[in-house]
Amino acid sequence: MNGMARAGKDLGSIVVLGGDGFCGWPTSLHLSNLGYDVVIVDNLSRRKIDIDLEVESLTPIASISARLRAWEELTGKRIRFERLTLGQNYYHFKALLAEVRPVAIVHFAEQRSAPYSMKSPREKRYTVNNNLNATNDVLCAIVETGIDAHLVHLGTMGVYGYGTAGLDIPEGYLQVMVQTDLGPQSMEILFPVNPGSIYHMTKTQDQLFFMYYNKNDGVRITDLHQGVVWGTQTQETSLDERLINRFDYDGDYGTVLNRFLMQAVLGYPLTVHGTGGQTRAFIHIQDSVRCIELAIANAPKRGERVRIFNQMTETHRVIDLAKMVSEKTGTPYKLIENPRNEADQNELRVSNAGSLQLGFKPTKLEDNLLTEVQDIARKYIHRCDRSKIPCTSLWRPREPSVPTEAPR
Ligand code: USQ
Repeated sequence: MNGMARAGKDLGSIVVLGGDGFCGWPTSLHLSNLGYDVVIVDNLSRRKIDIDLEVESLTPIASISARLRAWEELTGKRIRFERLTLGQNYYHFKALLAEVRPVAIVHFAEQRSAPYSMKSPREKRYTVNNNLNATNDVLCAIVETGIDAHLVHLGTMGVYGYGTAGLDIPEGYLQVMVQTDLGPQSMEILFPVNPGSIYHMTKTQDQLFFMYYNKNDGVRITDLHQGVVWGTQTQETSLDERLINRFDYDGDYGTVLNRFLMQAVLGYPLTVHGTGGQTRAFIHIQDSVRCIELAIANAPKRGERVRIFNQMTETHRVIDLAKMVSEKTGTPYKLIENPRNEADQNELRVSNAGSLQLGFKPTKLEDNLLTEVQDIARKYIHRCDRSKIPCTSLWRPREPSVPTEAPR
């Protein structure tokens, strides 16, 4: 197959938490292809949320067992699947870790949509309970089993917030000068957090769990602050239709560039929130799995503080992406009232020196990759439900309109 499998080399086991999701599935296949013994832990909650929202991935994703059968049939590699809910089935999870003794655990098992987390108190509470309990249970089980697994967590660039910082956002830590009894002293602190949604807030809290378990128990941790992921397929998921990755286009789970590319296929005016002046960090899904591979291969040493990488390749303004897709396809864009509570515009400069030093070669927004996303969208566009495109989740109730005086 088209891959880099290092046949015969025993790289050990890796547990991928949330290995059925948009980032987790391609990562699981990539790591399996590299020669790791992969175990997926997932409760299939992402599929259940689709049912609740009455929406489906644009691409027809196979059941988890059909996915795993196809992978084994094509490559001869077996991926084990354990169905359990992190944050709830602690003893099941702990027993699994004690049995498998993974060299690394990749943690994607969190509710990852900002709009979903803001829908109503139910989704806010679910996101907080699910994400924080999952992270704490993973850390607790690593300590209790005494395994020395490296925890690689998928965090978000959104922990830094989207104001204009006026500096290159460093990788997690900020050097500051503070006035002490002994005079001015330099200190390194976690970059001040500024979450823009309940979902982003859970990821800022994850950082404190990591800091604590690292300090108290010496857990080795890499936290990847990832930008908005675009694209859908990777080398491995394109091998067979049964391995195809999710493509979320709906107002809750669809992310901005994939939505624009798919809306252009439909001829649906591209949905730019507000002025479109929001600048965000982006990364292609293929690059995301490659960065995770590098983070695993370069684990922190015991005693090293939490390692933080900004997992992104470039920054773009939403309006510039809309204009680019519009020019490429002829579909117009439309400025719509922003459902979110976010700055109208911001500047964003980000350092990603850490992964570059490890040998990461970023893929920039390339025409052929944009076309590839559109080809997939075109192939499955008949599965789209147009009524699910608008973003209906509001960060704050709309101001009631001022009542006009009744005519006398
Ligand atoms: N936006 C539009 N039109 C749309 C959809 C989004 O203008 O149709 C705007 C949003 O208002 C926002 C920006 O595009 O300003 C990005 O929104 P998004 O939905 O693409 O991404 P976001 O909600 O920030 O979350 C996504 C992932 C999340 C990840 C995050 C990285 O769902 O898991 O953590 O990207 S980051 O944005 O860097 O925090």
